[in-house]
Amino acid sequence: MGLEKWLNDRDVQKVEVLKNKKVIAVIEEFLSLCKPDKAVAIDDSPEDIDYVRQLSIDLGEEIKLEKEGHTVHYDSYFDQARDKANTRLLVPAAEKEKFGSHINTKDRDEGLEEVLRIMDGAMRGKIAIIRFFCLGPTNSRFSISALQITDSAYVAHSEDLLYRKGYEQFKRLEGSEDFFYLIHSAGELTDKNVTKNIDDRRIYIDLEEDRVLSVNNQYAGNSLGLKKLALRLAINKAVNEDWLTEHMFISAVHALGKERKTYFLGAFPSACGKTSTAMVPGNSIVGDDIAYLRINENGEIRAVNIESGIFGIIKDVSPEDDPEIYKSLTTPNETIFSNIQITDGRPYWLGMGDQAKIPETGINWTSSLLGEWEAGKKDDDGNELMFAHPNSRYTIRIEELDNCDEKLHNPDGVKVSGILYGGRDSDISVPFYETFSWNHGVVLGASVESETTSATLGKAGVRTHQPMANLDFIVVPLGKYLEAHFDFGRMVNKEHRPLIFSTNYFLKDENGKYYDAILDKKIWLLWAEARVHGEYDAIKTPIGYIPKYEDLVKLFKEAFNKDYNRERYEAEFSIRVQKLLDKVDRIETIFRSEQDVPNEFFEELEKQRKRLVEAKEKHGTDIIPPSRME
Ligand code: OXD
Ligand code: MN
Repeated sequence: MGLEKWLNDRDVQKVEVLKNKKVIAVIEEFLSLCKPDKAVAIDDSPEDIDYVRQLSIDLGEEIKLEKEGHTVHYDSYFDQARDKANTRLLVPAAEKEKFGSHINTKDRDEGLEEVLRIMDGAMRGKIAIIRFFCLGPTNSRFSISALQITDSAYVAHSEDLLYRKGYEQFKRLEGSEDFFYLIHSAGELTDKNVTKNIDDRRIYIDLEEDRVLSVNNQYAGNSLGLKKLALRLAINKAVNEDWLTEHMFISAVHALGKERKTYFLGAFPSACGKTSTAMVPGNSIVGDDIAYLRINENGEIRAVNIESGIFGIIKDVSPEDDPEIYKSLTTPNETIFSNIQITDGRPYWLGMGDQAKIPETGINWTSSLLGEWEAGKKDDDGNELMFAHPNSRYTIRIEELDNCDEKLHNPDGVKVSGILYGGRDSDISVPFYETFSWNHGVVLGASVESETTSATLGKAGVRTHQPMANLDFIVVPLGKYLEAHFDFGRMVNKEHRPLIFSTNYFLKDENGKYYDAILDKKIWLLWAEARVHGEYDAIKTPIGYIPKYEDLVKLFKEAFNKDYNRERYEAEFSIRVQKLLDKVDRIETIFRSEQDVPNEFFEELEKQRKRLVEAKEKHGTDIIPPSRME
């Protein structure tokens, strides 16, 4: 058959130069199956990248906006978030039990048969785009090469903003089969350019072949192979080797009034403040979503951002709360907005600041189903629709940001000195604390609970267990995943072991009001940065070390010129012992039902329980304010 059936001579050449049999076999297999009208192979040249950018506009997948470089893309009304139900790990039926209850599995033979059937002819009438990427800095021992084939120019264009070009990297593979491959088709489209057969949406992860097959979807969390789909493949690879793949930002906290900066990682479930923590004003950002972690010859943890862009939630990006991103989104540069309202070429999103200026008409995320937008439209159940979806996004390159960190492309990553874990928790945990040890930190991470948000389909506001904020993507048994974390900690040189902190930005008072303003997280980060350098004393509580009141007063004053009152401190930093004990019970029940959870985990959890019980007895109360523990 041969590549020339779909590619012109020049593009055949581009593929053949790679001298990679597996690349050719994958391309031939999936083009034969998906049956596009033609295909294009894209290399790293500016002409090829321009072609993809323009194709997306020509096909109507993106629409140009008023500002130079700005475009908008719409996903189907039914495809506005990650589709957990139809995202499945393909495993032999006999092994299903071993993967535990959190992984949505499907028998591999059945699943392949099904998805290949759905993909048969899915690219009819379309152009297949073949792209080569590098997950991580090029020429780095961290990085993984990835081949993407998609019939969506929006997907191929987004990936250009979000990932490093990898055609030259594929040449350096010298024929090796060690790469991921991601096949995507948006499937048949309606006249509004959105997926028609939404019920046949499938995202199947095949660890055996290091590949993901995704069909009948467009939302980037489902369609962009390099994002959450390759994340799953990398978690499997890392756990079976000796490194970690985490759902974490990487950011440098800059000490106030000093030259010093210190790198932190942070894991938060989707829509829980991860990007905004990475973007705190005054700090610099390496990445906001996915990190690969390895230990170097000095026993330090080093981390790279496998991405080079941000696919961020746009809701609540305002000049006050997210100044860096707001500035980037209102400046001419290459930016893809998705699922927001557009009126006269201008973008409008939820929480952008001045709500009064939102026009009543335009086009938006509902238009593919309901036509032109008019404020007051209702869904089938009679609920009023919002003018922009709460999970609307922006896609930008990190280099467009003024606060881009200079180490973004460093092949050896950055030294990790602190790790944060956080979730959306309205009533249990204090805003910030430091754990006692690496193992205590692993238990903290494994115990993250979070109230659901709009980043996945389904009901928002339900408390769910989100170990390491990575649960949606963990494709190995939980016990094995935790063991990898304990092992990793043992490999780190003691003097380079990062401190591990808990954050909770969502604690509410008895009237349901958040204790903290959005940017208050800067204070917790400054405290953590100083702790890494041994600078503050802290109060020892049953759950870890909390900041002292007078240090926070000073930090609020120096950073924001704001007062921080004692009453608020006493309330928000009170240890809610009974609720914490109930949580320990919940977590224990979950992990007891998993196979092969390391003993260290239960030992550490037991120590936590004991400290809480003793504190309760000692203080004779369920809620212990910090002044009682000083
Ligand atoms: C994301 C997510 O888009 O986690 O980063 O949903
Ligand atoms: Mn994410």
